[in-house]
Amino acid sequence: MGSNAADFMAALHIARAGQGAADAAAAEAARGAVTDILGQVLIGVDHVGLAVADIDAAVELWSAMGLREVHRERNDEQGVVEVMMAVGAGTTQMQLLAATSDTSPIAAWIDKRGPGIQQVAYAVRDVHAAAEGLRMLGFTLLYELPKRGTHGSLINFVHPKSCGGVLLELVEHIR
Ligand code: V0V
Repeated sequence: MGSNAADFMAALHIARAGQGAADAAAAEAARGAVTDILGQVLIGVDHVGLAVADIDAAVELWSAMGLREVHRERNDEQGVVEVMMAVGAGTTQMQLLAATSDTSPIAAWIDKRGPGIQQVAYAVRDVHAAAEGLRMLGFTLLYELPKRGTHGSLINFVHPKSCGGVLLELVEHIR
């Protein structure tokens, strides 16, 4: 298999045909093929998202231990103001998330649990293939199609109820 988006999707289509096989061993092998494809689609941990009540106070807290603010934006569709804080060289970042309205998922999180880790985000080579592969394995994706995330990235989420209690974000950076 190659390593571009079309190759991943083509491989998933082949696996889907196998998943429907009457033969249990063939169906299990197809499931294993999907896992292998996902192993190539996932790149690494992109960021850890923290729900915060006050964005500037949170920037001050994390800056004090040497993290650096590298990006700030407002995303009204997601109901957040977010600040990306680089850890060390910045390969992995902390994402500070403050609610912009009462209906924001961050407002709901803070009301229920207070500030803390709200999500873990994986960088992926292709968000469509990552979402499709995870669906094929029985995970629940929040969106049928990806939405816009930080820096114009494409994002989707795995519902925490299907993911061991973790809200898992999938991020495809657009270069
Ligand atoms: C809710 N639950 C969580 C959770 N949020 N568990 C772990 N981590 C979380 N973040 C649990 C909650 O305690 C309930 O468990 C159950 O899930 C409720 O599920 P629900 O009724 O379906 O939904 P809600 O209303 O609690 O909402 C949860 C979801 C919501 C995940 C659907 O937060 C959402 O749409 N999130 C995706 C969008 C998002 O988070 N945007 C902000 C970041 P019990 O009590 O039933 O056991 S924006 C962003 O990251 C950007 C822009 C970016 O990175 O680029």
